[in-house]
Amino acid sequence: MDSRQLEQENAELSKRIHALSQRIQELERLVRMKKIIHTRTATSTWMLLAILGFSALSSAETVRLNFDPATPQIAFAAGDIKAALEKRKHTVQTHNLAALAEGGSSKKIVRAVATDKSAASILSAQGGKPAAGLGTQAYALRITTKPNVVYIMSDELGYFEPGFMGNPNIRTPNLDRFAAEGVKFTQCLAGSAVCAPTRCCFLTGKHSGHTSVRQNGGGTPLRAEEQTIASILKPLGYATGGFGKWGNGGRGSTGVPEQHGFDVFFGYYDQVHAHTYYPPYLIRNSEEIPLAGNHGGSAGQTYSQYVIFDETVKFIRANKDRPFFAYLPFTPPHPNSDIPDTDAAWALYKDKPWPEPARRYAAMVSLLDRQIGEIMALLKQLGLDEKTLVMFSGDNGGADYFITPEFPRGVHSANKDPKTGVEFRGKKGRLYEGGLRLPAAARWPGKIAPGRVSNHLWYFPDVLPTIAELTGAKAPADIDGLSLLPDLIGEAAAGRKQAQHEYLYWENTGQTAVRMGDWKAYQAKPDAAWELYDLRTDVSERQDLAKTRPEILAKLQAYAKAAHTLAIEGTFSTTVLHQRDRAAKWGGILPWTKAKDGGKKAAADNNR
Ligand SMILES: [Ca+2]
Repeated sequence: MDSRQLEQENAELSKRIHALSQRIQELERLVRMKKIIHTRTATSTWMLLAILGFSALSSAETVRLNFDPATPQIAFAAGDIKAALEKRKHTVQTHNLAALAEGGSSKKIVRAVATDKSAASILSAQGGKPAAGLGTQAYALRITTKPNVVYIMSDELGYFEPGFMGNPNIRTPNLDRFAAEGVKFTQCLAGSAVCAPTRCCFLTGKHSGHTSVRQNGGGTPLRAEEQTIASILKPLGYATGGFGKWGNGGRGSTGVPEQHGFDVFFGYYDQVHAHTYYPPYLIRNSEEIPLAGNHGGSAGQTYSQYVIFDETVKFIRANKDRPFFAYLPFTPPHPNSDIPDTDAAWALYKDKPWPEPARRYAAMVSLLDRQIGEIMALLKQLGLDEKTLVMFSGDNGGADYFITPEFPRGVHSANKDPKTGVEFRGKKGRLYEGGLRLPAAARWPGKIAPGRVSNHLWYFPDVLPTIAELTGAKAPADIDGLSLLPDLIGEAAAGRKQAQHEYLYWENTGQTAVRMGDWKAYQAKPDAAWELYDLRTDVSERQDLAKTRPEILAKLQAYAKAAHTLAIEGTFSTTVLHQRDRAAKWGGILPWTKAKDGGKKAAADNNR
């Protein structure tokens, strides 16, 4: 090689190095901004860029690679990058774009990947922006930091009670905006028809034929070894906080939240304790936190939800720089329908022509709505709006509260469509639709398309696998839930099609229900005749088709038989503190020790 040739090559090389360093700088900038990266270079350079890019990530962040194996060197590179990243202790999710090609319209995506425009459109569908000037080929590489997850679970709020579901009485402007900016679900169903069992399905990803907590007394604990959403997130470095009502194990039991993945749980461990908004104390990680001027019952100086909300805000602020999971099973609007007269929400309803408990209940929903607005504003203020998936739902079906002659389904008619008059049969506690249907919505700017209405059929066991898929956490093998991530963020972004349940299953206090698509089978008690409904044409469950469609019923009965196992509950080492918490509802004096009815009323209350 003569010197002239060498000079030319050197010049060429130095140009390439210059271009490469510019690209690296741009890449590093994008990595710092946590944006999508989209680049065209030779494979080796691409790998170099990628690995340099990842060096800007702190260790143990989840990295997601989307690659197109139709371009063999990319598939090869993706494998190498995955290995390199795993050495650096990253969790790596690889998504094979060709896997999408198996179903219908997705084929277009893989073919389209060969052009710059379509690669950009894929990235845009994933919520990312292609980097200007960085390329024209089909290499799609995406770096995601782990998102925050906030799940707000209202106690008792029925399907038609929030404004975004059409309620004419109750004002929920913040929730209405929340739903409009995200997705509203028409078929989100509870894990069970009452408080504690539904929470167990939520926390563990199991249906109520497999859960440990199937009694609603408030005293049944999770077993010590059971995993929850919080415990699977801990190994990924998540801060985990719960605020509100636990219901899956009292103090002194194997079910306490701080032994199930929660760094902190603040509020009520036991349901009976939660039946006063003025308890003498709340609980943080099994320690009592006194509330000034409170003696249980319906009056006092410190309204518990204010304190629970303040602790929630503190938790979010304290963890703004790391991924967090905030589980917010807030207790409003559960009866006793108590809200301070000084609360701004009471002014909205105090003069309405309804019984006072119905006015108080509406005010509690508006209080909750205001607090949800404040949480959304806080996320925005902390710059977390686009890094946080926020989901909202009720916990069990609506309860037909405040029945009057004029309103046979309750003043606020939780289970009656205010527009059409169509009703869901049953209510809280029953496994007809009225006991299971929940108001629900989710919001995540840039990830969840705004203004969507989703008819995807899902229930509480699906939340754990959804969060697992989203974060790269490892879900336990024995769960019953199915991730709804593709429905939430779109199938292209999730890298797969939305799966549907073969069947959904519930059992509660002797009742059994099974759902397969639009078919629903129901049995009121173990020796009762099975009923069968086609919800597509009969959402009110009035026309029993058990005799006309025996073959469908037989299939659902077989599912029910397979789904049920005996409950294996956790245990208490001592129930002293647990009983103390239950007595705190009445200021510390157990009413059955002096009740004239021998404690019947108190016993009934225990099971609410
Ligand atoms: Ca409830």
